[in-house]
Amino acid sequence: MNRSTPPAEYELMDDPSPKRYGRGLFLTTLFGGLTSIAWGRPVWSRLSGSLAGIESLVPLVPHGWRIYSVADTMPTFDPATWRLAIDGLVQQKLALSYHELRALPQSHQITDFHCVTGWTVKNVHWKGVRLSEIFDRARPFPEAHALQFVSAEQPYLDYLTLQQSQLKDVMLAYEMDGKPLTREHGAPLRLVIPEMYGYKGVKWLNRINLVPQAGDGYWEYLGYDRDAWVGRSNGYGA
Ligand SMILES: Nc1nc2c(c(=O)[nH]1)N[C@H]1C(S)=C(S)[C@@H](COP(=O)(O)O)O[C@H]1N2
Ligand SMILES: [Mo]
Repeated sequence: MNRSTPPAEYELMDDPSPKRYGRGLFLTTLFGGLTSIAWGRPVWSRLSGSLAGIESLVPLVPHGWRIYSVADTMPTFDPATWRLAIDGLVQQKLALSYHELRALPQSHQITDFHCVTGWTVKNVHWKGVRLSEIFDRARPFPEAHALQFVSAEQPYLDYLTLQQSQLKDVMLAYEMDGKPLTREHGAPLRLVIPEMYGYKGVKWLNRINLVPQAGDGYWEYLGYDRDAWVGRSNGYGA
């Protein structure tokens, strides 16, 4: 797979569930997409499953945000039962309540947010906790070289390498612009990594697994880069 191929060149599935489609099928459908050129049917007419394709279907909300989700309903947040699980290759597994999460040392930042489809929100004010606060308590084993971020919205997930997760403005954010995260923005917790496109920022985050190495996240199964550096990954210009 040539990972520098722009996303628009990929054949994309109507139901792009990573749980149901492996690499083999992905390549098969890519080939199917190429043969459709021979039949005279343009590939771009079948891009309904792409991030660019859903752009026109999602509502516009103030401040330039588009609300994205992949399941039929958005998860609901109950502060009484919600937990953030820290699991996998850690010496101390954790299940933090919302109250415990809010009691951890807080950080603030103002950073820009970029979706790979081309929209940007400038100067988003985030409040939350740094992963270092979590690491101090969970104590990852030396074999843990990556983090898997799992959403309550199945099957959305994504990964960062341990090194990427230690960029100084990576945050587990529970407030946006002075207010607790709203349901549509991922309440109560989302990952923020301003250096990368928005698809890395898992909303409705409720589990972080420490794992030996990074894998493909939800959109990466469809050909987007794992390393979603803004302006430098294969999403550029999409
Ligand atoms: N669980 C979940 N997280 C997600 C997504 C999603 O569909 N589901 N979409 C991602 C993408 S592509 C972007 S650009 C941002 C959009 O954030 P917003 O919906 O708060 O605007 O969320 C990211 N996190
Ligand atoms: Mo996005």
